[in-house]
Amino acid sequence: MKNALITGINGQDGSFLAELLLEKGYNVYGILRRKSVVDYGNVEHIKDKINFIYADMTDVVSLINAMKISQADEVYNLAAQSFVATSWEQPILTANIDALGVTNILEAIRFVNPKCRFYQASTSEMFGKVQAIPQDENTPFYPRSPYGVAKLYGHWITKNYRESFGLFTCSGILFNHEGERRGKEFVTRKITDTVARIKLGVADVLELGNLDAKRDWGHSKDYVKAMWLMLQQDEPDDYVVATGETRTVREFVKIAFEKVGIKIEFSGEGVDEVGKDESGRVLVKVNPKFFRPAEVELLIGSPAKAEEKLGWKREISFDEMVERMIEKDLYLVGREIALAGKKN
Ligand code: NAP
Ligand code: G4F
Repeated sequence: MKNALITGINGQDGSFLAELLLEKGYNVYGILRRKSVVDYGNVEHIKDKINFIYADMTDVVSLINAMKISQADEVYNLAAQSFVATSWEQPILTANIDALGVTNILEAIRFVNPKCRFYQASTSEMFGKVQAIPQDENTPFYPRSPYGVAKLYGHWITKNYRESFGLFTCSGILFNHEGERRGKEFVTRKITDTVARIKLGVADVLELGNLDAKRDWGHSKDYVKAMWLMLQQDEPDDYVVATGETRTVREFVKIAFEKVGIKIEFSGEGVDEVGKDESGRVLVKVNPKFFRPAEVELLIGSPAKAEEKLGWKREISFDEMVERMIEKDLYLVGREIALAGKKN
């Protein structure tokens, strides 16, 4: 039985990865941050099967402790300040967690068990102002946010510890992946949650920023399989994980509304662009508050290497992903309304 340690276990990816590793018979250890209210986030439903350790990516002592307690054979470093917009508001915190935090966990591995295999959650945000289409493992990086810059450090230090100390370290350059457990600040979940609210009559309008941004969106459940596969190879390496498809935020909005039977037509330009339903009611507006100081306009990845070398294949289509998110949000919003009704 192998031991795995997951940082960021209560986040979106951490929860799907924990489920996968439990299915495979691993002893799963997960790092939680101490909060005033105990909160297991996305692993509430499997909390009894996980060994939790309180630690923080910015505290190397706590990570050494986590390595000692878990006796991990594999470490998956998913912890991050992962919201790009926040990285302009909290650039130092983002760097401390997403950049130096990676060195902290690598040092903890070196100190406690240098044979332990390591996965780093790198990101397509490192491509930023893209230098090639599609982006693959050889595309030069050009990050566009403090988050992207911090993650690029994490990416290179992971490679450097492989080359400097012979550690088994892999970086997964993952393109956007979403799902029912995605945080509501990210655009896909913000859309599906608000569409459900509009459908159920408890919201009037969806306000968004840049509708032209294009992303390569897959489902988190598929992407955590690639993480595991990387650590099962004979040699450590870096891999792009993507779908090879790209869509605008505007297209995502249209498809999400279609799933609840509402047809949206966009008209106007820039900040005056609106999305109206068939009766002419404005359901989508642009709010400049959601524009970013620098934007990543287009992401589309090539998963060719991951497919060929890891045998990885995406199983959840874009359409199914949106469907699952909408279904879940209709259920959650419906439950919220019912509970509020009972209280009154
Ligand atoms: P997420 O839902 O935001 O989860 C992030 C996790 O990191 C949470 O469990 C959070 O714990 C934890 N964390 C934050 N700061 C920490 C700290 N100082 N010490 C310990 N834990 C800390 O993110 P996700 O979508 O699952 O993404 C997982 C990883 O993949 C992240 O590193 C992200 O940057 C990267 N990534 C994501 C995508 C994507 O599209 N989802 C694409 C490429 C790369 P709290 O609950 O305590 O905040
Ligand atoms: O959903 P987003 O916030 O995700 P973003 O910035 O692409 O970052 C996500 O994917 C990265 C991988 O490429 C991860 F590394 C990162 O951790 C995170 O998971 O924004 C997507 C796009 C952006 O272009 C943004 O400007 O949607 C645009 N957008 C338009 N209106 C909006 C909104 N984004 C958000 N969050 N909220 C809006 O109202």
